Amino acid sequence: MSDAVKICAIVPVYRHENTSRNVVKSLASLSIPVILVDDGNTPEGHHVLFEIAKEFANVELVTHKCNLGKGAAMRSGMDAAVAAGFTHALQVDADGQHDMDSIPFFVNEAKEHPEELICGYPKYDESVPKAREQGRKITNFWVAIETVSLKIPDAMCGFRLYPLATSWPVMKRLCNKRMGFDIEMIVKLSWAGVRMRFFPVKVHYPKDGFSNFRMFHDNVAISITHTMLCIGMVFRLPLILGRKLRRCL
Ligand SMILES: Nc1nc2c(ncn2[C@@H]2O[C@H](COP(=O)(O)OP(=O)(O)OP(=O)(O)O)[C@@H](O)[C@H]2O)c(=O)[nH]1
Ligand SMILES: [Mg+2]
Repeated sequence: MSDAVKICAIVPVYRHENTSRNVVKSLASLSIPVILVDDGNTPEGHHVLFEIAKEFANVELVTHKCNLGKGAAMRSGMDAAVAAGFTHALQVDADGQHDMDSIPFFVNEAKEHPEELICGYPKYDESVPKAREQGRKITNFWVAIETVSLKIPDAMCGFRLYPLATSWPVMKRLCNKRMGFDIEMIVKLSWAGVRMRFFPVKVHYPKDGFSNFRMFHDNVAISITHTMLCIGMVFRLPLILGRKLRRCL
């Protein structure tokens, strides 16, 4: 097990300031430093996040003046994590949908396998909106084609522990600043040859919960992302197949 692993959490926040406190509280109770990214929230929202950063130790608040998107928020968060000398960053959504009890297991996996991406895949309960579940299945089908592999059971889960040495160079070159970010990131990490481990994470959609996901806009953006990634795959096919062959030998 590696002791050189230094883990922080990155929590991108847009219109989820009210659920952020419990997320930060759970992370603080595990002594995990937090980078909270205010992605252009209202002045009231910013004030809530500012107070959270004051209340808990080891919370850094990174602020975007206007809303730039989840991908841009994760990029700013990773930039801050690298600058602060962390080796790994746990991405957690601010809406409190992810089961925080999974964190110690993910942290342990990162310590055991510091070069690998430790990735959640969602175990939904009955609260999941059916349209979101279907959308994920379509995305996962395309991701199998884009990576020429069946090894990625879910490409949209926002609960991941990134090894920064390999993830930051990929992140800096991403095109997607908004919701296609999780998909583009995992496909490009796969193209870069980063190994991945997947574990279930319970996901619950509370009745009064709020989603930023815009059914039409975000699905169109995700379709454009898949088109780009399919074209990218065609150009990389010899490289991808060559790597697969070497791993088999
Ligand atoms: N959608 C969205 N999320 C953002 C943005 N900036 C930061 N975030 C954060 O990114 C995370 C994911 O956003 P959600 O609205 O929960 O989207 P989602 O989890 O893909 O969708 P659901 O499954 O419906 O919850 C949350 O922590 C948001 O607060 C943004 O511009 N758009
Ligand atoms: Mg969510």
